Amino acid sequence: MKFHLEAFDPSTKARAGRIETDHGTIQTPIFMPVGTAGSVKAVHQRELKDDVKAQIILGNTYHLYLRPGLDIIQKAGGLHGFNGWDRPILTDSGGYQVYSLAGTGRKINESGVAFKSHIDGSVHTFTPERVMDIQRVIGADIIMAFDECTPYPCDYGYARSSMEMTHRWLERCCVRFDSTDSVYTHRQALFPIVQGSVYKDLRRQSAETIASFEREGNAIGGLSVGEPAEIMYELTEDVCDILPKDKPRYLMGVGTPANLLECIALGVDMFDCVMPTRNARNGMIFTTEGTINIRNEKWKDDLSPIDKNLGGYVSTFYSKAYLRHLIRSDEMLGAQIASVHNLTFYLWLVGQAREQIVAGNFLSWKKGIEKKLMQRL
Ligand code: PRF
Repeated sequence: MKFHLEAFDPSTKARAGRIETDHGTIQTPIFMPVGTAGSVKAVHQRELKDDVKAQIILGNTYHLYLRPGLDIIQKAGGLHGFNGWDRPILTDSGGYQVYSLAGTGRKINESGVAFKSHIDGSVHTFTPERVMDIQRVIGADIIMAFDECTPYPCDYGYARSSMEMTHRWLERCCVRFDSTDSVYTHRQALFPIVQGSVYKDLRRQSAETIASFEREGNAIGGLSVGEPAEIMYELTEDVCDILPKDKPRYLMGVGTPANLLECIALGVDMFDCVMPTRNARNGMIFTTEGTINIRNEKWKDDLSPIDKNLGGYVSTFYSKAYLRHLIRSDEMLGAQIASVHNLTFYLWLVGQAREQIVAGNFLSWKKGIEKKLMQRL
């Protein structure tokens, strides 16, 4: 994997770059649609490429390991062979899924995490080594270190010892990763994850430790877990200032369109979030004019396109009234149209941000569009 920086915005810390992987190039800043179980929910690969213009998608170690399991994925030639996506893939390590399983009897200790499958209750153990081995078999281009994502709020003592354990787990991840080869013909990169909850000193310490491992890219975890957005921005800025400039920075699980713009301005290059797809299924539609609850009476007879300013097929072809009808009727097509549309919007947004950074006009463009994005129509 190689990262090239192409432009810096003169008024913010935003940058435009490109990540080269063996499955192709990713132009940054980028948003990565989430495909937890190897599929971006309700969206075909052809739509992901042609309409959404996704450059990289996410998969989840936890979900893919439990189902369909590693044998079938390996037999298919990895996740790329299994789902047919021939562009870059990133897999999350399970650190966040395990956090989400809190209250279901999961046990975290120095060696790793024992948890119960959400599918059949069977007991499994993830260790840093095991998670590296699993991600080797899944075969994503970028794989994530095994971490503990602390909840919010989290007391200082727990945040510190958890962060220190995440650092020790990272050391183990690196040893395993560096002593094993790719299962397939393409190369893989390992990204470590900064933790430290909402404590500035811990965050800084974590960023310095993570940077010292000198991996090909770095991630910021443990944010957007319920803390106020202002705190998330402050900590993201602090951490970005410490992480190396010449490597991609990935802010995990973020966020709203406004969050993306704010964090691009702080120097973040990569994002993922279930918001565009999950909210689509509930009728929340992001447009260039503002956010819509398509279920509202207001859209009942609005036959205008979902978003005429967005080039994509579904956004201009289908009307708001028709989408409202589909979503209210629980028609599967409603979820499909809404998901493709919202993802098209997210990819359009980061694409515009990139163009504006290259043109040196990011800040004034951001100020203009932000006002619109915040509006609830
Ligand atoms: N760790 C991992 N994945 C994540 C997170 C994290 O902290 C987050 C936090 N927003 C989202 N996804 N491994």
